[in-house]
Amino acid sequence: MSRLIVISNRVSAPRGSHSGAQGGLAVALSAALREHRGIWFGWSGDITDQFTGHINFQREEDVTTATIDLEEQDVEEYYNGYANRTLWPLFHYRIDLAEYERGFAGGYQRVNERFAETVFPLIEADDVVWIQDYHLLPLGTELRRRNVTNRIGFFLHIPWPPRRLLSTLPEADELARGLFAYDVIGFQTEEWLEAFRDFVSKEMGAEIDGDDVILDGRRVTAIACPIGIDAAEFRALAGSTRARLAFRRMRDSAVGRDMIIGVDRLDYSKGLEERFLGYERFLREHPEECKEVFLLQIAPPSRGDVSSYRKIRTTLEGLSGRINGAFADLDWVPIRYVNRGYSRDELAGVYRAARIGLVTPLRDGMNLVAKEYVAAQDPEDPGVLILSRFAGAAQQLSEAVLVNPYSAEELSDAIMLALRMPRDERVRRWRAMMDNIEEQDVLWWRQRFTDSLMSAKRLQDA
Ligand code: ADQ
Repeated sequence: MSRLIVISNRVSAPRGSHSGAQGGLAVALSAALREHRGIWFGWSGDITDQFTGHINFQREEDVTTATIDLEEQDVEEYYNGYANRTLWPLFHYRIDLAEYERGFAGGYQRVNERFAETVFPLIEADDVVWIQDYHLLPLGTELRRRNVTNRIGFFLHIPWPPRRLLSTLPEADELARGLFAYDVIGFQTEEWLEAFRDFVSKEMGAEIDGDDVILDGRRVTAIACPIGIDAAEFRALAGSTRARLAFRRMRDSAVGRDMIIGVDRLDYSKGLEERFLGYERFLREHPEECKEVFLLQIAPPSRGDVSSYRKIRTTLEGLSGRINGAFADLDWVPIRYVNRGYSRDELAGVYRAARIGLVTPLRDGMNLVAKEYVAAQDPEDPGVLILSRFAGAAQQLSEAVLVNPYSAEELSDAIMLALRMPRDERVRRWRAMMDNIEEQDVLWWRQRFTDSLMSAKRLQDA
């Protein structure tokens, strides 16, 4: 494949330490960019008084990052507004939190035009362009308007909502129509892909032709292409010195108790409130066993400019305080609640020290923490993954203990089941999950996507 241009909302240093703020994206893409002497284009995260389109280039390990600054109003309307107060909640089934404001939609469109205007002079004849995620749905259309005829793919990292939910968004048709500017669009699971096909065929009259969907003479290949982790790298991380130190630190502080680990960005879609309530139920229902365990919840704050995120933070502080107040003893606290990020190697050590990985989002495009937890385990004595049925990862990790994250009873039962699970069953389930994680890793993901992009039938090539 020729040169690769990746475009996403934010850009991370190719091998920088991972704060968690950028999610799994940075890790997933940096290797592809290194291989293809790529350019990674996006917003710098900085604010300027007046948008000029000036691009700041940086080069590191064969990867060029190209970033632009945005105006305060851009960030308010496009990022804090349409991306995080309209699309994110709607696409995660939280229509009660979704705000529909024309100003947000206008700002979203404007910033997508600004992205197109600044990136298009960088695109050369044979470049392949790969656009990432819900911030940039209309970018393909904007590039085509500027006569970019290159192959352009789009990958959605979050779920695609069911038809009737999406129909509540005033710009739903326009956004969906915009996706037909791409040659290939990728979704994390068959379920999100199916929801997209359902929307465009039933609401907009698109025609389905195998993997392709056709609307008004434009053809797009729509595939399910689940993102993976770098399994080999993660296993190696779990054996690193820092991981071992973190492992020992956790085991020492656990003083013989079993640790349950949760690692999530502080986000209402991750089901943290429900998780705490499920754990509280476990404590109440199992007074004998409960002091043999503790829950370590790591949740670095994210999107603090959005009020629903400040609210979930306050709620969780209250809830963990209440649970600890009600159950703690002289030498035991049931929940250790930590609001900061850790390096990937420390996290690997912490995962490995945990007897249970508790990953219970209410809705999640994929969820990489589930895969990282499995990859970090000791093959001889692995822990148990408790996973929400509503995470995209549940499609691949069917050997996890699958739960309905809304049900405190199911969560409580699952914790008990995991604590009692005999070693041979833990090993068997772990092996099945690990086979999948190793086979469908991050390399598989990007090869599957870029192969589809290179082989997609294009009307203009006919
Ligand atoms: P996120 O919603 O950010 O990603 P996730 O897939 O779990 O969710 O990725 C989080 C990443 O951040 C993981 O690699 C994790 O290790 C890291 N992380 C989380 N908390 C951390 C902490 N305290 N310290 C350090 N690192 C931390 C979005 C979608 C997901 C989808 C990914 C990738 O919402 O559904 O899986 O993109 O497509």
